[in-house]
Amino acid sequence: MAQRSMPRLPLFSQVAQPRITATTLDNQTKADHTLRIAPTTVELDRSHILSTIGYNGSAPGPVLRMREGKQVTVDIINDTDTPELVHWHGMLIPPEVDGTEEEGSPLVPPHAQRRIQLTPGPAGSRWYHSHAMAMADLHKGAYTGQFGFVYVDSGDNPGAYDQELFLAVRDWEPFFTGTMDDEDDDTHNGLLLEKPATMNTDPDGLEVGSMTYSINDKALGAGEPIRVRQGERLLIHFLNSSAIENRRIALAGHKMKVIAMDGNVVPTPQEVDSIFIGAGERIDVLVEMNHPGIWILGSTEKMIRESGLGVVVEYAGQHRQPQWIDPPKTPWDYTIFGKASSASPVPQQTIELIFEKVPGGAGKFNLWLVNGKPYPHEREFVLEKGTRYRLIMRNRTDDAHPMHLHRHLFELVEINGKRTAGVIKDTVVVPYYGRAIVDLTADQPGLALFHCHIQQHMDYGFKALFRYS
Ligand SMILES: [Cu+2]
Repeated sequence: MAQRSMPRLPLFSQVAQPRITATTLDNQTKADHTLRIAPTTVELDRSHILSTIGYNGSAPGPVLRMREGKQVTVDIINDTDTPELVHWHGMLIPPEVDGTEEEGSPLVPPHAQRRIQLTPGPAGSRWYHSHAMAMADLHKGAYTGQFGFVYVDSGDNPGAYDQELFLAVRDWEPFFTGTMDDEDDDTHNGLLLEKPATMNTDPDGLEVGSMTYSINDKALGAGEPIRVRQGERLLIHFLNSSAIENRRIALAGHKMKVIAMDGNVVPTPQEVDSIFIGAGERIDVLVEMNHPGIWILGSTEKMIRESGLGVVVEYAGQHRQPQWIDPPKTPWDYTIFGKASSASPVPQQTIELIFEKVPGGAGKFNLWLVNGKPYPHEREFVLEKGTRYRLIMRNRTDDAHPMHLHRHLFELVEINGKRTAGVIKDTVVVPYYGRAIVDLTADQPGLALFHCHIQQHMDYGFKALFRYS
């Protein structure tokens, strides 16, 4: 057969592609919020100007303020060449809008847009971020600048503060490495309740490290300082938006009073010298500005702080170099923010979740198992609506994992054998060879993804789908 001559398409078309509208909703009216996903630059400091993907031309994206229970429309415009998903972390919303492919949320195709409707809740510090898989591509998913705060207002904010700050802790310029030291992982000193008697001593695969760090979009010393006056009270919303690491953060010369975790008010607020914040977690603190000077708020690890993870806090009328003071090395303990007994019903059923690592060996990636196998899990985790469950997470790996359950809140019951109650979260760091026990009520029918918030761990098996019967 004679070959027909086909018009050659240019390899890289400069012609604007038509925008597909992947929704049937009325697009004539303006949405309450618009998130445009597109390439952007982030100037960490004058010598580090990074190219990444952000929201509305910045990274982090705008702080979105929503009213609890008041339905909003959000237009998600994807101006990139790959499908994207915007996940609303910590919100109790249906799987169709949760922004997770595994739960069946529709992808936003390349150069297309999608309008979603959601009813924000519960009140508190939530966040939005890409839930795309990245696998071996360190320019995708949570490695990019696709993250931002959503603050859901309840309408009864007592306003007991002078300044409100949203600070996202972040790392940039990820790279693969065969020699990762997890100095931030201060859970090594725990009880090691889940340490196996015999260890797999095969060599580890490649992990992900970072070159540069920031709080929001600026490296330490590069942006404007946080300007304060003596006697002021700061409300700081912290978010660890890292795809890679848990972090410990302190404000030199000051204590911070933890009042909420993952946006939910804790039963027993406590003053601490530093906070430990897992990837995906949020911690709200109040700080009394009672120690005039010029201070650094940042990572307690010198190398990380000096590579950018910090911001200067400057009292009015002070002139000197910013000071850092190492805080006492008190182990982080979620249970001190709880109370003695729970007001919730006693769980009717128990689900065991055993986490293991299969070392990948040189040049490959590790594989992560939940109950003996990587994702997918077909019908292992089936919830019955209205039932209260106890999840027992047994971490048989040499790493601390921030485990997140979508579309649900859980109550901490026990961390490494220490009991607590009343601490409501959506993400919990299960300690190095340790154990975390949480209870939840199955009250959000539909698929719900459970996964480690370290992108590489999630991509290589460390996730499971919870479904309803
Ligand atoms: Cu992990």
